Amino acid sequence: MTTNNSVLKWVEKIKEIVNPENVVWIDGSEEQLNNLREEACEKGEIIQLNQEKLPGCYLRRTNPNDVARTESRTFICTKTKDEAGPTNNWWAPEYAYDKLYKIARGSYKGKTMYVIPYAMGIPGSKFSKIGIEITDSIYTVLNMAIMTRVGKEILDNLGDSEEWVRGLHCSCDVDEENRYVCHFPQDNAIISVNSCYGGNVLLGKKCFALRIASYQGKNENWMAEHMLILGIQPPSGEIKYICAAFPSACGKTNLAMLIPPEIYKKAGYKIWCVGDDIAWLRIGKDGRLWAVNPENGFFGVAPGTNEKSNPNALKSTSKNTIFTNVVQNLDDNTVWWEGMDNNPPENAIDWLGNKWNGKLSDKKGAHPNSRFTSPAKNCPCISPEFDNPEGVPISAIIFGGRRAQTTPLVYQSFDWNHGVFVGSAISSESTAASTGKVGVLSHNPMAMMPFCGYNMGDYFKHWIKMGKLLGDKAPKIFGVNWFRVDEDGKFIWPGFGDNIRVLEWILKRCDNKIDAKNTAIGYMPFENDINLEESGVSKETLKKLLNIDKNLWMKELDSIKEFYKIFGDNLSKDLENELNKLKSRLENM
Ligand code: GTP
Ligand code: SPV
Ligand code: MN
Repeated sequence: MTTNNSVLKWVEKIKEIVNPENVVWIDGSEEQLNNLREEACEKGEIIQLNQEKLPGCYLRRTNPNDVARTESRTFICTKTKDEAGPTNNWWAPEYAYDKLYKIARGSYKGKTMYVIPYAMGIPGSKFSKIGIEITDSIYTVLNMAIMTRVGKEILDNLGDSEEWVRGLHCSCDVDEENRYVCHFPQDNAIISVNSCYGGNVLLGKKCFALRIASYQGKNENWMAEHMLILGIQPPSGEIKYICAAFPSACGKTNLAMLIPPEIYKKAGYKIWCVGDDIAWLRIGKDGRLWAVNPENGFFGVAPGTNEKSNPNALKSTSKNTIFTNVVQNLDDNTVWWEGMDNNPPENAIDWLGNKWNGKLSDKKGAHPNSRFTSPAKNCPCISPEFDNPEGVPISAIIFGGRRAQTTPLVYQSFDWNHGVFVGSAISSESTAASTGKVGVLSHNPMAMMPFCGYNMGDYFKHWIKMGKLLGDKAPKIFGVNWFRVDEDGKFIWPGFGDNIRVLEWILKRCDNKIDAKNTAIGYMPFENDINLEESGVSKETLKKLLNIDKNLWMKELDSIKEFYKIFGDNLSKDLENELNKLKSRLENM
């Protein structure tokens, strides 16, 4: 399929290590993918669902030990530990290659080795980058074919260039004790062994488009971020684009596909989805910041997705979708998950593969991190700019997290550097998207803690530098929190579609159409400036949502200070300065 020497040599080298029965190059044709779907069904790797109700849809149940990203087993392998920084696990490259090649050696015996050429971004665009993933898992091939642009054209596009990311995935025995995901940013290489789950093995996604790409971006003056991209079309006026970084399972897919509440719909508001998880951001010829979504599909959280919360996501899953670890309804061979509706199937199989009666069982039927893999084109509100090689110009950047207290519904940073501080100070309660305890509060700067491919101290400096390059064309930066709760632990903001009420305020701020309160933590809305019409939210509640509790913020300040300590001398002086300014503003509150 190619005469590119660097590709051919690498494929030969890997072949010698993993020792497959045969080699198949993925050409991207529907015919080849169809044969693979059939083969995977025969082998029991995936299950074909009801083709009338869910055409082109399949179900996959993973090994129960392999249901989320494993951050503790994810490594950045740079020459020095300092290059990986204090927030990443580090191994020396030689050590990691040796250890992982030993695990990989002979592991494809009797199996087929699939070679997947793929592009992140629109092939031919200056934003786009090419990768090749080798895998022994058809499930991985089929997911990559949805999540990225794959096939022969990608190799044609690559020509004889040596600039592409080498990705090796070996399922091995899916042994969690020997599961490792290693990144070699200085070699453009990734090796992942003993997992078959999402972010661990779809190497174009978190491994390439965030960890490797963030490193490339630092060296080439652009940014790879864990951000959704959406276009908001106000009743009269042009579409404005916003990026938002929230940690895993904190609402990116939901915000990216938001359907406005009736009153906004009637007024003429519309949201266009450009991306739901990753943004690559570059400074355009006009000096503004432009974004593309390097992916071609959604790997979305299934539980909680329903006709009310996210109808666009639900529609995206109606065809050509792979469901992972959801409930299989045996009555009509369709799928179900918690939060889909109030009618769980009685005659079903749970994510573990056991018989399950949703009306009687007190156990969950779908895994909390069960997911759907759907083509982006399926989304009813996919932006007409989705395939634009230039991307879209960004007016605002939003940072958010899952916080029961402390951070308000929305606030605006005073300027770019203060905005970088707001992003760097994000804390969030952990979710099921990564292995480990759920609900634990920890720092997750820019929602990139698990995804930054180099020293996060340098990453902060890179953000500061990008602001300097952008100058007065820099997007405005905001903080949001949809997750504040009352004394009973119930969310007090309705969220989902109603989040457009906050986006409206943000847009007005970007357009200088509205004044704001100058507070210790940033600019904040006057209470009448958040439209509550038909929201069911009272003025009282809004007051609570916007409340700044000095004591809690003093504690927040201590926690940020403590977090910053891990960067030692490498902490940006600009951020230290922002921290001190926040301190004095809080003290004077
Ligand atoms: P990743 O794919 O892991 O990066 O997650 P994500 O950031 O795209 O999160 P997603 O939109 O899938 O939402 C994750 C969970 O948060 C789901 O259970 C949603 O129902 C819930 N959620 C999303 N938006 C809101 C909101 O505005 N309010 C509340 N209360 N919950 C929300
Ligand atoms: C996340 O965890 O942020 C995801 C899912 O988007 S995964 O692809 O597994 O990383
Ligand atoms: Mn994500």
